[in-house]
Amino acid sequence: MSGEHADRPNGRETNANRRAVLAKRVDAGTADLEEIEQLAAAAGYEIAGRITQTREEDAAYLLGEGKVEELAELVSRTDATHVVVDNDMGPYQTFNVGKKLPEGVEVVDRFTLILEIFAERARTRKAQLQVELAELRYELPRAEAKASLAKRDERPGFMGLGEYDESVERDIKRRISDIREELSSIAKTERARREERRASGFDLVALAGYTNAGKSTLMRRLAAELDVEENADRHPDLGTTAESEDMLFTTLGTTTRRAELDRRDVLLTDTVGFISDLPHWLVESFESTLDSVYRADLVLLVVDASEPVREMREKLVTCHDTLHERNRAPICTVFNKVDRLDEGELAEKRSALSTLAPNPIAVSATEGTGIDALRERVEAELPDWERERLVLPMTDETMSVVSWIHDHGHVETESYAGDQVTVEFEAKPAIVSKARSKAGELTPVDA
Ligand SMILES: Nc1nc2c(ncn2[C@@H]2O[C@H](COP(=O)(O)OP(=O)(O)OP(=O)(O)O)[C@@H](O)[C@H]2O)c(=O)[nH]1
Ligand SMILES: [Mg+2]
Repeated sequence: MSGEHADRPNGRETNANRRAVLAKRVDAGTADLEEIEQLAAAAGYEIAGRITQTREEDAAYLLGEGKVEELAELVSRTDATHVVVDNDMGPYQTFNVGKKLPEGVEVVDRFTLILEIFAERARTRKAQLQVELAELRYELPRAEAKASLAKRDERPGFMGLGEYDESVERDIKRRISDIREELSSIAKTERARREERRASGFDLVALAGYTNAGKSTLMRRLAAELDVEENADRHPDLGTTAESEDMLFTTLGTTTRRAELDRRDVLLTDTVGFISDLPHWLVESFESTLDSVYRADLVLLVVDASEPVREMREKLVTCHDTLHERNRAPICTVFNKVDRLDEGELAEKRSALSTLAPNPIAVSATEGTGIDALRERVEAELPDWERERLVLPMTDETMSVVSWIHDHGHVETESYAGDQVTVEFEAKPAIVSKARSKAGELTPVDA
């Protein structure tokens, strides 16, 4: 199974005729439509109109009933084909709102929208399975609700669903369990590959952060030129390009490349961005993709520092929440896009966010500023290497052990005297102990 890679969406033409009215409800304050607008654009919708409301949730319609009528009127006037709602909607609310709208107009909530984007970009088997799992988990409670209502009312056609029985629910559950099984076997393969890379002396650094923070751009900046041919067999996901675009969720899968650092051999992994207000089942469906972050040796948490402090704070909180439970690696915050702000603004943001983002490294991935400092920081934050001095007897195997040490650690001195080689080097503790046992296995020629 080859690794996933970022792909430019190519199915967007097919969505060209989708026109959406955006709707959002908030309990207090004013509703901010910026992110849902970006999501709708990323999913290929043209924006036909906007409606917001500040009030408590209406149990039947989400928005107030009067507001829904206003919405229906706006939809007809603008000839919209969809209503995109930036709230979590229950199945009944979706149904009720849909009934008020002109015939054929579909209601899409925030999660469905994100799933549409993911579905369109899923290129690998793993990504496709994850999307399908998320879709089914979205459907399951809806199917259960319909099944129990149909049973109670003895109306199989309830909610205009046509023929319906409990077998739909059973099929969903069976498919979910099949997908989980396949995904977990893919995850196992990936875990084995990660361990193999660690065992060959690589430190694993993951780029994490809110969607559109600049992770993929930074990845390209840090990545060394790579001989793809040479690595194609051993590391199937090395060498694929990490694309950048000013769009949410440009990257869906994971891409791993070698980073160019002085002393340590680092593999850098770029992956899907985080976003706020995702239900746990959606995050869980993408769990094995996020494993590359959770199981890294160091996480670089990339933040778009050109945004206002309030947004940076909200996005940092989302990122820490997503990382919180499963991540074990140290986190180093990277303030990206600093080409868009002056020294004063940067200093203000540093101090305003010092609790959530202690001691951040400021960089511009596009301009290349701060990149050397970031490289140094990465080396400083990676778990310490051990220092060792081994004296090896000269045998037929000795030079291959020496070159193994060169490949897996950082050799400081190497000296030859008589029938002995002395190697002083630094490496991960596991590598040092392996080197010791390799040295112990060397039998001097005259022994
Ligand atoms: N001005 C400026 N723009 C940047 C910088 N880094 C990235 N960008 C832009 O920000 C946008 C998003 O960059 P990406 O690298 O795609 O971001 P990402 O975090 O990988 O985003 P997703 O994969 O969509 O989650 C692109 O338009 C980049 O050109 C930077 O240092 N300065
Ligand atoms: Mg990306």
